[in-house]
Amino acid sequence: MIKIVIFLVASLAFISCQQKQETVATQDTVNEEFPFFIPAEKPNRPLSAAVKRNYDAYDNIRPEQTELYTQFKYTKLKGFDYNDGDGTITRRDPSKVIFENGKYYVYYTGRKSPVKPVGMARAKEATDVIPSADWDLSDIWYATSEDGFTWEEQGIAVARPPKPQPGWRSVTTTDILKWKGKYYLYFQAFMEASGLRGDFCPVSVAYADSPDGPWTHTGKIVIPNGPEGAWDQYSIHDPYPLVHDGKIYLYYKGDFDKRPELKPSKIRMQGLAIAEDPLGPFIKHPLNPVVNSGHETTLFPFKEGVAAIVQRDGQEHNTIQYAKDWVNFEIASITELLPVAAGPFVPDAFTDTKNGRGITWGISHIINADGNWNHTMLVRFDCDLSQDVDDQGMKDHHYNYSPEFHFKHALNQKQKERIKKQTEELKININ
Ligand code: AAL
Repeated sequence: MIKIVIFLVASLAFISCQQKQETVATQDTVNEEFPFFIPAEKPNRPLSAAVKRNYDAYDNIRPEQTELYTQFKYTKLKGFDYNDGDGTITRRDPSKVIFENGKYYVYYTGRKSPVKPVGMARAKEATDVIPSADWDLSDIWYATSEDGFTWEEQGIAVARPPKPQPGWRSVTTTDILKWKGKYYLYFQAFMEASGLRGDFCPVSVAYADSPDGPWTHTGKIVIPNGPEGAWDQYSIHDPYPLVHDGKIYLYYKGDFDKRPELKPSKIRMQGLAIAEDPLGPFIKHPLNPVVNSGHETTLFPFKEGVAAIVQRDGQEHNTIQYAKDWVNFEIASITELLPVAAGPFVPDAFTDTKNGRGITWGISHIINADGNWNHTMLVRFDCDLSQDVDDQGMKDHHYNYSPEFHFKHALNQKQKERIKKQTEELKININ
C-alpha cells in the first residue's frame, strides 16, 4: 500500500514539474527574441499579425523562393512602325501568344487612321475616319515571329464587319482560343464610338481553321452585357479564354461604377463566364466579379489552379494572384512594373492541364508611348512565373528608379499651393 502511495506522489510531482518546465518554456519563448535565423516553418510562439501572414498567406516567406513571385524585364520589339508616334498608328491589347507552323503568332488591336484620336471626351466629334479613343475605328491585326523579338506584321485578321453586325464601329482587345483543332478570336465589338456614353461593348467571336485565317465572323454576341443594374451591364472588356475541366473558362473585365463624384474611378474588376462550346452559351459565374482589381485580365494555368497578373487598378493592383479552384483568388505575391494588358505565351493554355507549368514571357503594351496620348506600342516582357525555370535574376526586388524618373512625377500647382499655405499657417501660429 505504502509503495502505491509513494508511486502516486512521485508521479504527481513529476507531472507538476513537467508542466512547470513547459510553462517556463512558454514564458521563456514569449520573452525570447524572434530568432535571427528566420524559421522556415511557422514557429509555435506568439506572432504578430504580419509575421503570421508571412507563414499563412504566402507559399514561401521569401519572395525569391516564391514560384508566383517575379520581376519583369522589357524589350523593345522590332518590326512595328508607329509613324513617329503621330497618332495615326496604334497597336495594343495583345492576345496570348501561340506557337503554330514553327513560329509565334500574336493578335492585337490595330488602328491606322488618317488623323490621331480626338479623345473620349470629344467623342461627339468622331466620324467614320476620325477616331474618338485610341482603340476606336480599329481592326484585329496579327503578326508572326521566329524568335519573339522580331515580328512581321501579316495584316488584318478580323476586320470590322458591316453595320449592323456587332463590331461595325471597332473590333478590339482580342484573345485567342484553340479548341478541337479550330481557332477562335474573341473581341470587343463596339457599335458606337467609345466615349459617346462610355466604353460600352459586348464580346463577339470569329473562327478559322488556321491561325492565318481566313476568319469568319459569327456576327454573334457571345458574352452579352449584363442586365440593367448589373456590374457588367455596359462593358464586357478583355475577353480571355483558357481551357479547364473540359470547358472554356473565359475571364473578362466589367468597367463599372464611375459615378461623377468618384471620378476618375480607380477600381476595375474581372468576371468569369464558362461554356462547353466556343460559340456559347457562356454562363456567367454566380460569384462574379471573381477578381477585385486589375484592368486587362492576364491569366495562366498554374499547378491545379489558375494564376492572374493583377495590375493597374483596384486595391490589389500590383499583385500576382492564384485560384486553386479557378474562381476564388488569393494574393500570391506583390511585385512592381507589371506588364499592362499582357498576352503571355502559355503553352498549356488549351490543354486542360492538371499541372499548369506557368509562363516566362509574352507581349504587353505601353499606353501613351509618345507622351502625348497619341498611340500605344507593343513590347515584350520576360519573367519567371514558371515551375520549370528558377531564374534568380527575375526574383530580385526594388527596381532603382532614376532621379529623373522621380522628378517626372512632380507636384501639381494645387499641391504646391496647399504646401505653401501650410507653411504660412505654421508661421502665423508661431508669431
Ligand atoms: C484596354 C482594355 C479595353 C478597353 C480599352 C480597350 O486597356 O481594357 O480595350 O475597352 O482599354
